[in-house]
Amino acid sequence: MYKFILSSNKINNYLKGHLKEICFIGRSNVGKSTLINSITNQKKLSRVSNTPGRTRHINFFQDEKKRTLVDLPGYGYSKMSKKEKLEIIIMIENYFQFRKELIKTMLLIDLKIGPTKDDLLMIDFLKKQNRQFFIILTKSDKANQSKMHNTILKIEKITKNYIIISSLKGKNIDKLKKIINLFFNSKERQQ
Ligand SMILES: Nc1nc2c(ncn2[C@@H]2O[C@H](COP(=O)(O)OP(=O)(O)OP(=O)(O)O)[C@@H](O)[C@H]2O)c(=O)[nH]1
Ligand SMILES: [Mg+2]
Repeated sequence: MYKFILSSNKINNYLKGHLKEICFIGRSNVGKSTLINSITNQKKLSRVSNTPGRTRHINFFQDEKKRTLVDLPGYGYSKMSKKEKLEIIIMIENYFQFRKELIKTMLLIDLKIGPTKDDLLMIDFLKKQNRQFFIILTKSDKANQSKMHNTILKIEKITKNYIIISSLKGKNIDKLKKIINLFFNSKERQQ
């Protein structure tokens, strides 16, 4: 059972006292909060919204074993003010630069939209930071075959570490849970 522990936008207030955390990052509206609810089987754990830009803080969730899931604010939301966008970018950058507890980054990309310019910038940034990432292609229930094929081709050029999911239909959610468990159980630390 996971619990919501803390929401913060200040690096010195982030959750402490645990060893390993896995974060979820991606475009605003890509389905990060919905996915956290799916993999924990807790529909109301993280707030989901039809309005993009819902998550503006870094939210920490933890189970009894102190396994920690981190819901990061989404990027690329065009209707946000410049100031807000910049604040979010800085928050995300600082998180990846300094977060020692982070063992793996789950990068969500919408199958229907494909990797956006911002997604590609994010991938470059993660590589530069030496952060290991795993790509989650979301909303498979919404994408048609040709769009899906296109996105997959682009992703395969970047990495073979990806999975296709639908939180709505439950597609590959059990498989993803196992993958996340493996990441938590692996001895290897990122940095
Ligand atoms: N069709 C479909 N819709 C989904 C799926 N996953 C999420 N959604 C919908 O997409 C919208 C955004 O979902 P969120 O989980 O709030 O997205 P987010 O990435 O957390 O967005 P921000 O907090 O703004 O960064 C909501 O209306 C969800 O119901 C899915 O697998 N299929
Ligand atoms: Mg969210």
